[in-house]
Amino acid sequence: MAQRTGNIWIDGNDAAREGTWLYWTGEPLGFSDWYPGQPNHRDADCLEMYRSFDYRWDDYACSGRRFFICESRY
Ligand SMILES: [Ca+2]
Ligand SMILES: [Ca+2]
Repeated sequence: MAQRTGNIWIDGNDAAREGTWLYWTGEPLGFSDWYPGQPNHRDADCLEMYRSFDYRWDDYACSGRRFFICESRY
């Protein structure tokens, strides 16, 4: 990767039920790419691609400031 950006929010959370990761629509993710040892925070309910984990998944507090990736229809 020529240029690496910071940590990035992607769609996914376990806010409704700890340990059950869903899209914000409520649908199951159907895929995961957790970094070894993650998710590791009960209080962290949002899903990020973490730079130090080579952009694999990390659970993190939703109040954190991150870049984000969205899907749009047009
Ligand atoms: Ca959690
Ligand atoms: Ca974590």
